[in-house]
Amino acid sequence: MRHLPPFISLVFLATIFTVGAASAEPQPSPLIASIENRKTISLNGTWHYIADPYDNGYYDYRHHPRKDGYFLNAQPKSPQDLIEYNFEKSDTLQVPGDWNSQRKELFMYEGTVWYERSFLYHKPADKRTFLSVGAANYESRVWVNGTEVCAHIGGFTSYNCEITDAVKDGDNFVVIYVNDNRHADAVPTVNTDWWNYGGLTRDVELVEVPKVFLQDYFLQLQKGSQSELAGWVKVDGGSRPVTVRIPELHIEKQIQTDANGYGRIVLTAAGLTLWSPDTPKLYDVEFDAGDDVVHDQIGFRTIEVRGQDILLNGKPIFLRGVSVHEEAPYRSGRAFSTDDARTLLGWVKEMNGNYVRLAHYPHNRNMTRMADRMGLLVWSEIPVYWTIDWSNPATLANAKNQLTEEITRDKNRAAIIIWSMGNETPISDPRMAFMRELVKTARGLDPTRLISAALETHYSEPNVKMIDDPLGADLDVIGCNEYVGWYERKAEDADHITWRTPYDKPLIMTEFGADAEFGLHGSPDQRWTEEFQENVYRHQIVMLNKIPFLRGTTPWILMDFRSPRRVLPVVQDFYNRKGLISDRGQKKKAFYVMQEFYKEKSSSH
Ligand code: GCB
Repeated sequence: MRHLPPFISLVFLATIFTVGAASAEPQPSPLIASIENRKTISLNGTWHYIADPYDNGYYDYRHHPRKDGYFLNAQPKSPQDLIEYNFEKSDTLQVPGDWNSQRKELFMYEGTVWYERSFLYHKPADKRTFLSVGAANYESRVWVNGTEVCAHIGGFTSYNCEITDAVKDGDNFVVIYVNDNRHADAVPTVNTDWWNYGGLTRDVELVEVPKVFLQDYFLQLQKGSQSELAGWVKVDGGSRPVTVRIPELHIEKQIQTDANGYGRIVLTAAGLTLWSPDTPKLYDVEFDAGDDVVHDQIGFRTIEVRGQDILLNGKPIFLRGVSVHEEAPYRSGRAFSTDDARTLLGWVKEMNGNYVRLAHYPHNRNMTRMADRMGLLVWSEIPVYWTIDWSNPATLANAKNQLTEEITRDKNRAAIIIWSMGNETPISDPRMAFMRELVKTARGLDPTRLISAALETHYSEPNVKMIDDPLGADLDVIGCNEYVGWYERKAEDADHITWRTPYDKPLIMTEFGADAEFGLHGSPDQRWTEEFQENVYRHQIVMLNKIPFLRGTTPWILMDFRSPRRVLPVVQDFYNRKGLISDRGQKKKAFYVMQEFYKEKSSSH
């Protein structure tokens, strides 16, 4: 069956809280589509915070829900009252924003931070109110006026909680607990090569909707067709018809919804301009559910695989990309704004790119919206990275839930062509079972896009690299990472390496690269210099040009990014320096090598 309704996995969430719940956890409500296109009340800005390394506040909440718990934002009522905290007199953090890059004392901090802010609210009698959190890394719990409204796990996906009953007309306060401790059974697990930025890293806002409202919709070209649009709408709080309008295409169709609020959309769109990097055409689409009308800007394109080719709108394409972390250009810290997105994706365009790998987790919505507008194809990934606890059902449930939340938020973005199930996951039977479940989940939620993962490889002969990871059989596109010239062998050796695979599928070289400190110069065999990095890239290109089934490249990485693993003083200083651009926006020599390579690729395709 095509275009299945969203798979909202509340059951999973209930099982994944590792903190030991005595009572049922209040779960997030089903994700409301396109919050950015609705009327919202921003709660961004200055929040008070209490860093709580011993988790006292949480302990009190769990075991002694006393009248003075942090979540109550209590104030002494008499001079005798014992209340050992005070949000109002505590320091502040900006939201959105990670805590590590805002305060020196929190730079290396991992643990709990309690956020608090007050807000004035004119509560409408005929509406429902939701609180939306763009991302909170890693576990979070939300209280409004002392009532717990929801809890969430996963640091890179959005959630929203209904607060209609908890919010009042007049003064209100919200307290959010955020804990970014790493756990062996979490997703990602304890070891990653990026900074574990904690906090409310994306927008926090209130969304008002009518009692019966359009909660979600999916609209893309039917797989295999360039004129048939297919998808569904989902109404929450009741059932009612939804009219879908695309004025530019003279489309208007009323969709009936069933008792659960679902309605299937099938539309014929004559004279459609297909979305592509050269023509990133977006149509204004109106979903009219009576007193709830939502506008979106949606592009329509097809993506498929034929043998070793990737076809965009029916034509073979070479993906001229680069990997990107959600690291803020110029200022360090987690990126979140449209300006960050414009800068990062602008550099990809400048490199003659048409594609980007958003590594290693779902990025903020501004990135995928901007990619839609700028015409950049996207690989979107979940943080199933390295040594996941493969045999643990709660870990699988957690990964599935993050994948579901990622697809739920971004399924209408034409830019996204690939869902990646993970990165460099070593082969084993439990891993295969785990990854296959994820592939099944992604295909069930979204039958229109391609599925991939960044795999590991090995030498089957001294100069032959082999990609035979059994997971390849389950993927549409093979991705793989290799570091010839940096972690293995010499840059020049790449000239003699050939690639083989039993799979008759397209390959994207999802990583290759070398570290260089911007401005450090020397000979091509002096590590850390721009010349060393440039030399690695030149020899990589010799090798890449000889791989007959190569259909895309995303070198590692667009910009230097913070990582606690990178401790070499002077050169690294806690930065992975494999950026083609420094964290201050300076382009290294290798940037221009890629720019030239992509110029040639774009003229030969
Ligand atoms: C990799 C990982 C990436 C690292 C990179 C490196 O293979 O996928 O997350 O940052 O290598 O620089 O070592």
